[in-house]
Amino acid sequence: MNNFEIKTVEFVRGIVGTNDILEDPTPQIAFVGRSNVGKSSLINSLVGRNDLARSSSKPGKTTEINFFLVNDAYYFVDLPGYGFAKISQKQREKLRKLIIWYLGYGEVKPKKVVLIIDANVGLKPFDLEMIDLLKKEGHDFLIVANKVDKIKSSKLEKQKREILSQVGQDFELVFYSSKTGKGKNDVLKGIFG
Ligand SMILES: Nc1nc2c(ncn2[C@@H]2O[C@H](COP(=O)(O)OP(=O)(O)OP(=O)(O)O)[C@@H](O)[C@H]2O)c(=O)[nH]1
Ligand SMILES: [Mg+2]
Repeated sequence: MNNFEIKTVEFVRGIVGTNDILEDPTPQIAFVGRSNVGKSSLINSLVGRNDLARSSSKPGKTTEINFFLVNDAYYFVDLPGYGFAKISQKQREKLRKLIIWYLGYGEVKPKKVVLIIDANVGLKPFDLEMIDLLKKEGHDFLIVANKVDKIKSSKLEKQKREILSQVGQDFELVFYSSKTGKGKNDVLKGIFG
């Protein structure tokens, strides 16, 4: 969808397990990735609202699967982050189970999954595990390398090559900054085609 314009957006609910919202046929766009890569910030920047999905410099901010209704037509689904060492083992395991439940047990099938990584950091082992899961479950996904404002332009091409060498040259990869909004159209094109 070109010129995708967000007209309305509202928080609907956060879930931690089976919920009747999953039976709603409204297509879901899911945002997944390691903790602190900027999933919630990315949703906020796409919809032009700073405070919609709560973000924090402290990892582990999002602890539920949050559903936002966009233009009465799509759910943007903000997932908790995985793989951050500085939250407790128990909390980490709980979040991991929740993410795998959402993506892995076929109760829902998001129309598109947006896998977010930190542009500066690249793909970590947890991301590669996530990619395996997404492939195994047959999810349609793209990778958004966020925080591109923090990467030196001299490093950008190298990082792009490095990531593509790990996932395949034809893979859909978009560099983005939730902070500046640079790359927003590419992200929207990646999501809505
Ligand atoms: N410089 C820069 N900082 C960003 C960008 N996107 C997010 N951040 C910062 O990164 C931190 C984490 O952002 P969140 O949106 O809470 O990250 P998250 O992935 O939702 O984190 P969890 O909910 O803990 O999994 C915050 O301090 C944001 O301000 C970006 O594009 N550029
Ligand atoms: Mg979050």
